[in-house]
Amino acid sequence: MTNTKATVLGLGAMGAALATALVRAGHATTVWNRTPGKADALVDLGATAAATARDAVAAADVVIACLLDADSVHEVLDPVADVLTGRTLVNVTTTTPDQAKEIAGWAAAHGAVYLDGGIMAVPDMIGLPGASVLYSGSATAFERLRPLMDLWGESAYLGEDAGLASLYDLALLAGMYVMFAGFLHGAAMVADAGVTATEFARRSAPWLAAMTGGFAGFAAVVDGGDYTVPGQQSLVFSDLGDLLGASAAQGISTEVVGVVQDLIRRQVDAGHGEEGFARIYESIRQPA
Ligand code: FVH
Repeated sequence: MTNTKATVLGLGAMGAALATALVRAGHATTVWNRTPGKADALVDLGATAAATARDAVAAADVVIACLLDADSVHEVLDPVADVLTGRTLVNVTTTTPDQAKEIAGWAAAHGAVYLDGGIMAVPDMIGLPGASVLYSGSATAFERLRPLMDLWGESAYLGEDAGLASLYDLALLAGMYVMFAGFLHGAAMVADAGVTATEFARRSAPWLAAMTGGFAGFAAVVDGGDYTVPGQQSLVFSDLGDLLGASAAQGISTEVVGVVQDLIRRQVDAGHGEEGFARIYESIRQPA
């Protein structure tokens, strides 16, 4: 697929990065943003700025929405739904799975083909190795538009259920945010010892990267459903009492680590103390 006409709605940091990749690859790209001025750099590169969202949608068969949230998608597209008929909407705005499904239904009701996207990258990564975008919704649209979407990063199709890309996106972000919070907790612990966060980051990054090697083992135990498999670190052994005590002694919050300790304790209290750490998955699946 060369020279596909595409429209990008929303020229925030991410929308501008996506549009830039399309223009640089030679696609006829129309851009629109609510606040004027954000299209200027893209026009210099070769994009066409549309004066209204209606004009922007009418200009291309493929309409990419990269807006703030689900509400802004409706705010922009509801008034121009009639022009969307017969076109393909690729919505890479972050939404919940239910919101993605709702927008998919809305698009279908207006005769548009729908593909939902979850961008696993920051704007600077777009088009570079390491960037990936997860898609769900129309398989036909995914196959047809894949060459265009591959310009942004590795494209992965998850299934016809439009909510799947959002679900994976948010699930992956869960790991990222909890890891970030854990790193910052550690940085707060060592601060009074005169260790800068920068210095701590140098130690943390390789440590955490090495620890991701444990995911496969946890996953095998969870999928096998047997937390007694030998060779695991037990829940009793994983007790975070020392970590919590040291944090309290430093006078810092124990909230981040306390969450993990609560998940461990619930399983220990239920008599599973000698089973593997992966068992906290059961605490998560069955909230207290
Ligand atoms: N930036 C990132 O690292 C992440 C990576 C993962 C995916 N996200 C999601 O991508 C969506 C857009 O993110 P963004 O980084 O471009 O966000 P902003 O720079 O804040 O730009 C927001 C754009 O949305 C427009 N907008 C907001 N509300 C409305 C509205 N009611 N009507 C029309 N447009 C609206 C905003 O326009 P303006 O403020 O310039 O007028 C920007 O174009 C997002 O879902 C991330 O979660 C990015």
